[in-house]
Amino acid sequence: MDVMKKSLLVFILAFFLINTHFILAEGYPSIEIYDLSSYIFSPNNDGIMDNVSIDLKFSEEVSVILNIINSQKDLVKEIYSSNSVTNPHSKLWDGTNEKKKIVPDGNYTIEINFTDSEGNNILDTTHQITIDTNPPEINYEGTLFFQTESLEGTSIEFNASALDSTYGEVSSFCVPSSGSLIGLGNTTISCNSSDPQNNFIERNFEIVVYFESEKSLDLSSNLKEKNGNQQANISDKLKLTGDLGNGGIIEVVIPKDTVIYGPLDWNGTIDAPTLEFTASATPFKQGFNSDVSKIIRVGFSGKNISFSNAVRIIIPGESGKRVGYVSIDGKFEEISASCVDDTQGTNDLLQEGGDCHYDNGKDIVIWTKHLTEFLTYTFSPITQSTDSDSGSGRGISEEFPTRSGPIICLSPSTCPGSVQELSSLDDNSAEISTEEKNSNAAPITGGIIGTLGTGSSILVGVLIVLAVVGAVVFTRKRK
Ligand SMILES: [Ca+2]
Ligand SMILES: [Ca+2]
Repeated sequence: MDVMKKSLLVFILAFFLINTHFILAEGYPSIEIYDLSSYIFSPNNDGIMDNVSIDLKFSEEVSVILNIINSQKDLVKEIYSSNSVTNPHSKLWDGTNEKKKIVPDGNYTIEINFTDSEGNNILDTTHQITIDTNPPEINYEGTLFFQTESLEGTSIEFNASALDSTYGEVSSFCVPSSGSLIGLGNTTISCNSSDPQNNFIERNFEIVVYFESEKSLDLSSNLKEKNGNQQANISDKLKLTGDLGNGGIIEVVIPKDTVIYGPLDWNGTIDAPTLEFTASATPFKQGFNSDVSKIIRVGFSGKNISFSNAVRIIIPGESGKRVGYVSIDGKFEEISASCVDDTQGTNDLLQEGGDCHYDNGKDIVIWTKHLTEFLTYTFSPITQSTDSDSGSGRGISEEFPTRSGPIICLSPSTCPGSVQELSSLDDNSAEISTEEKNSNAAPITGGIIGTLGTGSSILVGVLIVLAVVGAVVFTRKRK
């Protein structure tokens, strides 16, 4: 019984082995060599990896069709076919379809369908190939505006990364490179990148380095003596700022390509705007009180600094106020001219040393070709009644002044003898500080006729009575 079982087992095993050998011997064809020149290529006729070669060798003689299939399983192109071949050698695909058009970027499957003489068929779709004719994308990461307080510019940092749809992150190069010193004004950062297919891209980024400082500007290195002046040429826009104290910022913008003129002893310094509390001279208008709002000093104290192009000064929140400046000889001058508009081009047409003002409904904008001390202010008529706000100097009575000293002559009828003196007075000659203005009375302008008072009236009355009594006595004596 055991012998029979063993014999049966050996028989079954032998049968299985024989049949297996038969199957193997009968054999399915296989691919012995499968070489691709690249798994990615770029059919764009730039001479770089414009096609791919597919090198095959089969284990036996087969009939074969070599196709390219797209991701939708559609036939793109038949590359090769043969009824009987073992080694077809390299076959090229140039990226075109049956209509000889280059197919879009993407993934394509190499389909090898081969059958041996016994009819054993194999469909091989193991290899994919990628077409990539797209360059990477460059992304600029960083600010496009850089503030500096140096006339030399500033070193800027940025990152321009390049990402390719096929290769992922690839390297990029920029000129000037990140970390370079960039001068004032606009600069083009030119970046480029390419993927391993040499798909190349160049992208430009425009950056702006601008000068803005709340410190004084030192142009000493730009100074040149010319025609009895000091001159400084600036090629870029410069902005000086000052804190108005209420959150507002005064801006003084000197435009690019401007020549700045100063006297021979000018050291090249232009002071940033500062809010002052004492004016060198204050506005004056006969019959009005002036209420100075802001005193802003900018330029170089005591020096006449002028500009070939118009400088723009913004005094925020001062809309509706008058504006003026203190001239080099210490006189107050109102800037009464309104600017045509708020543009550089128009206001560059201002005459030498000229100025105008522009009210944008919120701020006062001064366009000027000189820098000095600027004031915003209002005028209010001096009222007829006694001002209860003692010490302000407002509301001085025309007829009954409550303060000692000379009175102000308001019209020829009140002080006929002084008309000539009044008209010859300079409206802008009152040189008092705002502190003085506030603590003192209103500006005083001559037309002094003396002091009137109730004591004087009584004295006149007494004199009249005495004269009458004297006349009566004299008459009686004569009688
Ligand atoms: Ca190419
Ligand atoms: Ca690419």
